[in-house]
Amino acid sequence: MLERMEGADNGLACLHDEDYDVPFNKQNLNSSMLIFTGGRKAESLNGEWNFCVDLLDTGLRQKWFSFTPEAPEDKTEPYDYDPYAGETVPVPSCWSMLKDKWYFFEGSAWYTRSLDLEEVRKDERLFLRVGAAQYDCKVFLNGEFLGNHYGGSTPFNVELTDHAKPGRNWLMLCVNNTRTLDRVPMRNTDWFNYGGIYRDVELYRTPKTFISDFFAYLVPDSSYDKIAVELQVNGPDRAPVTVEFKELGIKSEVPIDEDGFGKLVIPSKPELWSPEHPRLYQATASVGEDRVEDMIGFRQIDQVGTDVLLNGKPIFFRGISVHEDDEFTGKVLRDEDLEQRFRHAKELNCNFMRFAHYPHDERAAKMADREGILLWEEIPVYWAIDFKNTDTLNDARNQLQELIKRDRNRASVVIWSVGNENPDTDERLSFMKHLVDTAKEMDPTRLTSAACLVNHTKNRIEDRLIQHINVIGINEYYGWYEENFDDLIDFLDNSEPGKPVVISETGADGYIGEGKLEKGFFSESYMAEVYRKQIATLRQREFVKGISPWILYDFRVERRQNMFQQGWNRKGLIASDKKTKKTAFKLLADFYAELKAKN
Ligand code: GCB
Repeated sequence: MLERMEGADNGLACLHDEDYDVPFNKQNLNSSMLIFTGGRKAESLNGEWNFCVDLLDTGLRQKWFSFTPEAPEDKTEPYDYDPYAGETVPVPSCWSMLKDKWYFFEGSAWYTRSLDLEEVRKDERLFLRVGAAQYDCKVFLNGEFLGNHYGGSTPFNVELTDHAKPGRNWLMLCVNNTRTLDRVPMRNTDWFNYGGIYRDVELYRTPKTFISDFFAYLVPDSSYDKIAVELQVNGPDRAPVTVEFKELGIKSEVPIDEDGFGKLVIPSKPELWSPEHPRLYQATASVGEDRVEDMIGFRQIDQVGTDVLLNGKPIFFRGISVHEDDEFTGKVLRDEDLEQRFRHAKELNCNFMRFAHYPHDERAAKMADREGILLWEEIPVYWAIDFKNTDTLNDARNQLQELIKRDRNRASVVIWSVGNENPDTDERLSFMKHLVDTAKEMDPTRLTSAACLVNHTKNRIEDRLIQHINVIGINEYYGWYEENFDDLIDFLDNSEPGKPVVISETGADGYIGEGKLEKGFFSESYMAEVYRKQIATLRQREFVKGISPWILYDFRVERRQNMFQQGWNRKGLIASDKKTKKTAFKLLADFYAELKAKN
């Protein structure tokens, strides 16, 4: 028995302690700590880290983080794990993809590595940044608990300034991907619960006072002649921040208030960003020794009645949904994978993508900015969520805030979606309203949406959430889950949404591997037929302002196990090899080519 509990007189008490994790669940690493890193020099901590899965949370119970490195022969006590020796794994990675025995592992896992640091000078600060760790990540430096972060898809920072020492330090991250009833998402999802630190881990050094947030946008008043800049500085100084948009001839000083915030509206007429003309401008902000930069596009998106207007002109979203999923690496995507994703979207003649069902890698939105693909980004408020739990709301809101802070300089992102197919209860309505309000407060330059509900008895769109959002997302599977395809026509006839509808999902499974069928459910031909009918019907509806079928690639999921699925959702237009296109791919590409030619 090596379990340790402060202040227990009875040594066995700790074996019965089921609150052992309470001191480690502060959720203090949240959006308020997230630092703007554009243009900053990062020191990568990617690479091999010591690793151990820990199903019973023995590490927290025995306080593995308090162990010091010692040679085995010098140890004075037996031990159940040595964080400084043994097996290693690469970071970033998903443990589920590394070894068969970890494929379905859900629980805690420990990552440990040394940090050899130069002294943090008096005029400096030191921050750790984790790009994403699924789902709860607890951070320990030299045995000291610094905090934890909730949410599997957004980045977070930890300040190390007062905790790091010159020379060798030890960093330990305990990552837990258990699905629980209070988390976002909850327990049941239609995508795989990969575990691990699957995006970059980095160190940043900043001056004592530095720019922690930098948001620039075209003032959305339809005059297209003003840029607004919002800034936040962190640290003791309140000197004005200089912002510069060289190509626009702008160099302005932004005064900073007592609380560290500054805002300035600058007259300027930038070329507008659009899918046809994805113009980006270099933007910099500097104060003292600190300097950040970004590439920013300027555009205006509006909802007017059942229309969506981009820069004042009606637009139709020719979209495709996509998960972050790879046959071999899970959620880890290389630049080439992302480039391939956009290449395929372009082959489909898309101008829009739905990044489902959680924040994707931040590089993807940067690429979309350059490629001219409009984006729908979302947080995983998916299916059942504990809507009455205020801790759950705080978690969801924090994930949304982190996503918005991370991506709000991306002109490509035009929609923040706050949920997917959640039951229409009072608790859910109030929960979602909080999220919509948060999005609107943080960002006046985007539309809000959610995948809303259909009343299946009346066969019409019906969801009280619609009053709070701009764009109604509808996931409809007429021809698949709703076997009678003609009900789609009836459904569209019955619905009077009064706002633009984006068909945020539609599709069918098509299996093209060994043992494939020639006809019927799961055959490629059935899938193609569903696409043919959907295209023919949806094109006729005036309030349908976009479609993003489900989905670009087949993706892994635990809950689908029939002989054609075998752990995969097969609704991809392209199979899981990300190469083999199914018949429906061309049908959609041709439809979108026709729409594109008309615009
Ligand atoms: C949906 C969900 C999506 C699923 C899809 C399906 O409505 O939003 O996450 O993967 O249906 O394939 O059933």
